[in-house]
Parts: sequence; C-alpha cells; structure tokens
Amino acid sequence: MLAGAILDSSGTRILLARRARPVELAGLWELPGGKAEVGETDEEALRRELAEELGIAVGVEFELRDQVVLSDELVLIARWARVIAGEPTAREHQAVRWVDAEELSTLCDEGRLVPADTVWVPELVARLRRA
Ligand code: 9L3
Ligand code: MG
Repeated sequence: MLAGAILDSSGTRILLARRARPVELAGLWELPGGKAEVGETDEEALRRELAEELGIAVGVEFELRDQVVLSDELVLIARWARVIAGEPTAREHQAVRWVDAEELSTLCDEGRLVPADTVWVPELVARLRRA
C-alpha cells in the first residue's frame, strides 16, 4: 500500500485528500494513494494511483521513515513526490487541499487525519519547515 507526500512547487506545502469511504474514514484527510497491483513496483503503483485519483503525473522520491502495518497483508509506505504535470482534482475523494506545516499539525491535533497517517506528521512537519 503506497501513499504520496506530494510537495507543491514552493516546497512548503503538501497535498491532502479527504476520504469519501469507508464510512469510518469518510471526511478524514489522508496522503492519497492505493494498493500496488501484481507486477508493479511501488513507484509505478504510486504514479498510477495518483494519476487515477487526482489526474496528476508525479515524480516519486524517497520513502518516509515510518511504515504502518494495517493488517497481516497490508503495510502502508509513504513516498515523497512532486507534481510534474496536471492540477490535483478530487476524482475519488471529497476534496483536496494544500497544507503547510502549521495546518498539517492542527489537522492532526484535531483528529481530522486518517489515524494511520498521523505517524508521518512529525517528519512531514520537520521537512516542510526546513524548506
Ligand atoms: N489508508 C490509510 N492511509 C492512506 C491510504 C492511501 C490508505 N494514506 C488505509 C485506508 C484503508 C486502506 O488503507 O484502510 C485501503 O485504502 P484505499 O485503497 O481504500 O485507499
Ligand atoms: Mg486510494
């Protein structure tokens, strides 16, 4: 399972997407992504998912430090990414928004992020502040 920490051109904001489903996660913000298909590398899977869900082409960079075990078969990995082409559009989500370090921290503190994604917040905040 791959998620993208997608950086804007200024390097100070990342893209969050608000989940539409399942009900227990609907309305919460996540780093967008999805499952790899058989034969796909992590990078290919993330590029395909972000093209399908948001209509953007991204360049995929390094992995964030923490991995999240979702179940026996599913481990969630986040990779840094940059938009190469397209304007992010919520095709499968309720909404998308760019957030800076401050807004990301606040959303996390308010419990408005998908629980799994909260593990990446300290690293993301540190990287965004360094930009
Ligand atoms: N999930 C958590 N954080 C994320 C993503 C992309 C996914 N950033 C979790 C939510 C679901 C599972 O992974 O429990 C499958 O996600 P999806 O394929 O429904 O997006
Ligand atoms: Mg998805």
